[in-house]
This record gives sequence, C-alpha cells and structure tokens, in this order.
Amino acid sequence: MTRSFSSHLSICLLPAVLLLIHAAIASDPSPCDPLSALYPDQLFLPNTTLYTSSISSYAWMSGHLQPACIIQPQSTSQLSFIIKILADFNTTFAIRGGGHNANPGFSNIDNEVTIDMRGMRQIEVGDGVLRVGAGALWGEVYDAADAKNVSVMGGRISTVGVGGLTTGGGMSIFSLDRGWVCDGVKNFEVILSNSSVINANATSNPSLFRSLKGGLNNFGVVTRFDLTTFKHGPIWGGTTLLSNASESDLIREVTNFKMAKHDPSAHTVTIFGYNLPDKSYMLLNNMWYLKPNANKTSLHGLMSLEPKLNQSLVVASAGEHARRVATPIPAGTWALWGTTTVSISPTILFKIHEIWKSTSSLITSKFPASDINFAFGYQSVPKSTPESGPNSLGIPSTAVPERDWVNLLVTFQYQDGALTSDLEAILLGAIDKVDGIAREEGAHVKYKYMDYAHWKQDVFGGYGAEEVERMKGVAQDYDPLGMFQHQVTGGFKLF
Ligand SMILES: Cc1cc2nc3c(=O)[nH]c(=O)nc-3n(C[C@H](O)[C@H](O)[C@H](O)COP(=O)(O)OP(=O)(O)OC[C@H]3O[C@@H](n4cnc5c(N)ncnc54)[C@H](O)[C@@H]3O)c2cc1C
Ligand SMILES: *[C@@H]1O[C@H](CO)[C@@H](O)[C@H](O)[C@H]1NC(C)=O
Ligand SMILES: *[C@@H]1O[C@H](CO)[C@@H](O)[C@H](O)[C@H]1NC(C)=O
Ligand SMILES: *[C@@H]1O[C@H](CO)[C@@H](O)[C@H](O)[C@H]1NC(C)=O
Ligand SMILES: *[C@@H]1O[C@H](CO)[C@@H](O)[C@H](O)[C@H]1NC(C)=O
Ligand SMILES: *[C@@H]1O[C@H](CO)[C@@H](O)[C@H](O)[C@H]1NC(C)=O
Ligand SMILES: *[C@@H]1O[C@H](CO)[C@@H](O)[C@H](O)[C@H]1NC(C)=O
Ligand SMILES: *[C@@H]1O[C@H](CO)[C@@H](O)[C@H](O)[C@H]1NC(C)=O
Ligand SMILES: CC(=O)N[C@H]1CO[C@H](CO)[C@@H](O)[C@@H]1O
Repeated sequence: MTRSFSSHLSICLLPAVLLLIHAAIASDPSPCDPLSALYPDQLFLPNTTLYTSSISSYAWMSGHLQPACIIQPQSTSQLSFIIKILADFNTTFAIRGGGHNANPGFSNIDNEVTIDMRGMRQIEVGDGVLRVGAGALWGEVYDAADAKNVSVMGGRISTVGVGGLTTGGGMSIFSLDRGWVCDGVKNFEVILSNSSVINANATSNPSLFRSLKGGLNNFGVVTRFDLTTFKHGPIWGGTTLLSNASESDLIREVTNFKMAKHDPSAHTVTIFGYNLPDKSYMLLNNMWYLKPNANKTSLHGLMSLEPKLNQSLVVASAGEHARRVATPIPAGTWALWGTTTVSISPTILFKIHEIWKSTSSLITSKFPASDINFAFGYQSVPKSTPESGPNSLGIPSTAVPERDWVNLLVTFQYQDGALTSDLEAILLGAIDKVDGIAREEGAHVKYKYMDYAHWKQDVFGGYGAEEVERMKGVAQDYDPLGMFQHQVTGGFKLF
C-alpha cells in the first residue's frame, strides 16, 4: 500500500486497532480483518447466520454471490470510516440497498466486501421533508409518511429499496403529475471517496446534486435521502387480472389511453405475461387514479375490459397501495430485466405486441418443459419537472415524456439458472427488434430507464453525450482517484 492509513485515523481509535490494520495491509489484502476488529457485531463472515440471511434477502438468485465479508454499518460516521479503510486497501466492493436489482454484481460481489446499507434506515418526518436512511425499504417510508398524513414520491411496491430506485430515477404513482422519484429529493447526504460526508442540494454542491439524480453509485455512497413531502388525499386503484381473451382488447385500450388527452392523475402499468410450461397467459392491468373515484375518467376504457378473472381495487393512501401490490418472490427465482422507450403512435404497441407473441412462441419451442415467466410491461414515462431543478437523465427539455413516451419493461423469471445466457440473448434480441420497428416508424427514443435496464444495455448512451460529459467532470471533481469507477464495479459506469 502506498498511501498512509494513519493520517486518516481519528484520535479516538485504539492504537491496537491501528496496529492490526497495518499488520493486515502488510500481510493480506483483505479489508475484512480490520473491519471485523473495528465492527465485530456488524461484520458477517461466510457460513454465519447473519451472512446467510443477508445473502438470501436479495430478491433474485443473481444477487446470491459470496463476498469475503458483509459489513452492515449503523451510522454515517461508521460508514465514512469504512470507506477510508476500503480506499486504503484499494480492493473492489459492492454497495447494497434493497437488493432488488436483477443484474448480477450490481449490489453484491464474489470474494470481496459488500456494504449492506440496511443497518441505516432511520426515518424522520419534518416540516415538508422526510429524511430517510439509504438502507430503508419503501414500505417503511410510507409507514412513517402515513403516520403523519403526508405523502412522498416513492416506489410502487413496499419491498423495494430506496437507495437503488432513487439514484437510478424512480417511477412512482405520482410521477406523471410530479416527476421522477429523484426529482422529489431535496438533499442527498453522501460519502465521497475521500470519506468526507457532504450534503448535495440545490445550493450546496449543485452539480453533484444533479448528477446523483440518475447517476446511481458513480459519485459516492448516499447515506440519507431528504424527500419532499406533500399532502395527498386517498387514491383509487390496484390490480386487475384479465383473461387471455382480452389480449388484443388490452393492447388497443392501452393505445387508446395513450393517444387520448393526457391525464396526469391516471397511472397505469400493463403487463402481458406468458408462463411455461403450462402455456398460460397472465394479463395484469395495474391502474391508479390520484383521486378517490376513477369512474368516467381517462381510465374508463381500461377499466371496462371484461371478463376480469380477479381484481383488487381500493381507495387508499399511496403507502397502502404499495403494501397491497407487494407479493413475495419465491426463493430460488432468477430474473433478467431489460428495457427500452418508444413514443406512442396508433400502431406501435400493436407491432411490439407481435414481438411479445413471437418471443413467447420461441421460448415455447426451445424450453417447453421449463418453468419460465416472460413478460412485456408498458407504462408512461415520468414528467420532466424543471421546477425541481435538473436531473441527469438527459431527457430533452422539449420532450413531453409523460404524454408521448411509453416505457417497455421486458422480464424473464425462471427457476433454472442454467437458462440465463440463452434467455439473455432472447431478451436483448427482442429489445433490438422493438428498437428496429420503432426506428422504422420514427417512434424510437434513445433514453433507457436505468433501474429496468439489462447490464449490457447502453444506459448512459441513452442519456446523451452532453450529459455524460458533464457527469464525467463531476465524477473527476468529487472522486479524483476514481473509487466509484474502479473499486465499485457494480452498476452502469461512466468510465
Ligand atoms: C418487485 C420490484 C418492484 C419494483 N418497482 C419499481 C417501481 O415501482 N418503480 C421503479 O422505478 N422501479 C421499480 N423497480 C426497479 C427498482 O427500482 C430497481 O430494481 C432498483 O435497482 C432497486 O433498488 P434497490 O436498492 O432495491 O436495489 P440494489 O440491488 O440494492 O441496488 C441497485 C443499485 O443501486 C446502488 N445503490 C443502492 N443503494 C445505494 C446508495 N445508498 N448509494 C449509492 N448507490 C446505491 C447499488 O450499488 C446497485 O448498483 C422494482 C423492482 C422490483 C424487483
Ligand atoms: C461452510 O460450511 C460448510 C459445511 O458446514 C463447509 O463445507 C464449507 O466449506 C464452509 N464454507 C466456508 C466459506 O467456510
Ligand atoms: C488501485 O488499484 C488499481 C488497479 O487495481 C490501480 O490502477 C490504481 O492505481 C490503484 N490506486 C491506488 C490509489 O493505489
Ligand atoms: C391524520 O388524519 C387522521 C384522519 O383525518 C386524524 O385522525 C389524525 O389525527 C391525523 N394525524 C396527524 C399526525 O395529523
Ligand atoms: C444544503 O446543504 C447545506 C450545506 O450542508 C445545508 O446547510 C443546507 O441545509 C442544505 N439544504 C437542504 C435543502 O437540505
Ligand atoms: C364506479 O363504477 C362502479 C361500476 O359501475 C360502481 O360499482 C361504483 O359504485 C362506482 N363508484 C363510484 C364512487 O361512483
Ligand atoms: C385474487 O385477489 C385476491 C385479493 O383480492 C388475492 O388474495 C388472490 O390471491 C387473487 N387470486 C389470484 C388467482 O390472483
Ligand atoms: C474531499 O473531496 C472533496 C471533493 O473533491 C473536497 O472538496 C474536500 O476538500 C475533500 N476533503 C478532504 C478532507 O480532503
Ligand atoms: C394459451 C392459452 O391459454 N390460450 C387460450 C386463450 O383463450 C382461448 C379462449 O378464449 C383458449 O382457447 C386458449 O387455449
């Protein structure tokens, strides 16, 4: 090690710990030893109960990597010191929030250190602001907000993490009215690579503030998100399960809904699912209306599709909705996610739907006996909100994404991990076809939503060269040695 460790040490630490750290750096490149000496109760080693339960709490099997140790800091000052140690060892590490990203290596790592943020999940509701520790899950945020009769923009499902969803953008049921979840952040508390703890907000470190809204883990570890709160009354909505007989009616009604006059109160996520080996369909139409009654509104056409095999529609707070739609993911499930964006036209969704059908046939012929769920999901893209200040998503100020754009989420869920590379090729191939027909129609949009993207997709390319150049400059200013490029290997990287 070339850099001096002792120069960073705070005086309250015991000299014995200092000796241990020096001995560890000299003899063994693993930072787990000093971390374990400093934080014995928060350092989990393989084959212990806490380690195993941390690994099994990842949503998907892709998260089940085997780090040399997992460190679960309880406070910003502890994590700042941990970052110092990791900087000195110059080894790779992962940052884990809610553990819901499907890309391998985004929030866990083999043989190195994983920082499990879930020890930091304090929530405090103040005047117009909710301060949340970065390791919290949205369900906890909504519980705190509901208790004070306020709302925040957050994930639509209670089990997902605040950290990953917000730094990648974030789509909420309020997003067509109020913007991306990251646009609702007033202030980020963040630890930089030199272990300084700073605030990034509109007046302090504004370039970093902008970059963190869509820049994932490229600049620092976010330790706290300060979210804007607002008053909001009860919201109508939930899920309806339609029969496969509604297939073409559903794609028509989604098109009609998008082509009609834009209604910022209506939020929909429409999912065309296909299951093997039983060759069954799962057509799920999720709808929310930001008022207690959606009758005779823009949702009318979607609401009137029959027959409904099942429905769960209520009038409730955003938090109650998020809890109701959370269904447990069965243990042992693998997932692949990918995404693209198109602009709406009378024909584009019908053409994309043909790709869903042909891909369903393809997997039926290739893997007839496998347990696979394959889905295309459609939703509007959040509003751009200049009043919240810029984010880093690179969406042109001339665009009206909430009205004109449709996000497509393509997913595979399956039980046999050996199918991964074949399904990955099929997923990326289907997205290429969608992009191809969208280009032919003049409906192609280069922006791709980071939190839904497959790791092989060029998310930053979709942000545009100008935005990426700006972010690279910010990364060089705030992380001159490139810790968040070279040591934090998981996630979409700027360099
Ligand atoms: C069931 C389910 C429902 C979903 N619903 C929605 C939804 O309603 N809206 C939506 O927009 N998306 C949704 N998503 C997608 C979700 O936003 C992404 O999967 C996101 O990456 C999850 O964040 P996480 O913290 O749980 O994940 P993780 O896997 O823990 O983290 C994802 C990435 O974020 C980074 N990261 C996490 N915390 C921090 C931090 N504190 N500082 C710096 N970097 C950090 C990690 O390093 C990693 O690269 C959903 C996903 C699932 C599986
Ligand atoms: C974990 O325990 C199992 C059996 O108890 C053992 O085979 C394995 O080697 C252990 N792994 C580690 C990393 O210690
Ligand atoms: C950290 O390691 C990388 C190679 O893994 C090396 O390029 C870089 O110079 C090292 N940084 C420091 C500060 O030693
Ligand atoms: C929230 O609203 C309910 C119902 O209107 C009311 O009874 C309760 O006192 C309110 N709580 C707070 C913290 O304002
Ligand atoms: C912005 O950061 C500064 C400096 O830390 C802090 O004093 C101020 O309160 C922050 N603003 C917000 C909105 O959090
Ligand atoms: C909305 O319409 C449904 C179906 O016609 C009806 O059952 C329900 O009572 C209506 N809700 C309101 C609030 O009018
Ligand atoms: C139907 O909805 C209810 C909740 O309203 C739920 O408990 C049940 O599991 C659902 N059934 C199916 C087949 O989705
Ligand atoms: C840490 O880095 C930031 C951004 O580069 C810089 O402003 C700050 O002075 C540095 N702090 C220390 C203690 O070096
Ligand atoms: C794949 C599948 O489940 N297809 C069914 C769709 O619904 C029709 C009736 O409307 C059935 O005949 C199909 O078998």
